[in-house]
Amino acid sequence: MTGALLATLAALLAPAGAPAEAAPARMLVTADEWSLVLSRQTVAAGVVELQLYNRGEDAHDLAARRRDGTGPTRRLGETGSGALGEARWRLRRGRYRLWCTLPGHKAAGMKATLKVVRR
Ligand SMILES: [Cu+2]
Repeated sequence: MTGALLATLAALLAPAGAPAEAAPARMLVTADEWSLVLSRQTVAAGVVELQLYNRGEDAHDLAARRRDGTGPTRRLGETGSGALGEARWRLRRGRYRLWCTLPGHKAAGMKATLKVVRR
């Protein structure tokens, strides 16, 4: 079968209004003195919708970077006690280190690891 014919068949078989990309992954990170707890240890590559819930007394934020050091550092801004911060990150496959960037917080234990896998 030719590629053009396959493409035509695929277009005919696709449900109307199907999204071009799968729904974004969602993840909740709960911050406290002194821990970061992830709602899941693994997410699918692509857009990740993050929420940072600060149930602690101090302000906290969130940064993420691939453990191999490649790519940008992702950030979710400082979030006050009792507040919910939000961000959308586009992540490619790999292992990521997450941490709170406020002075001393990472050393006190506010760090976690996340695995991003193929969809
Ligand atoms: Cu912190």
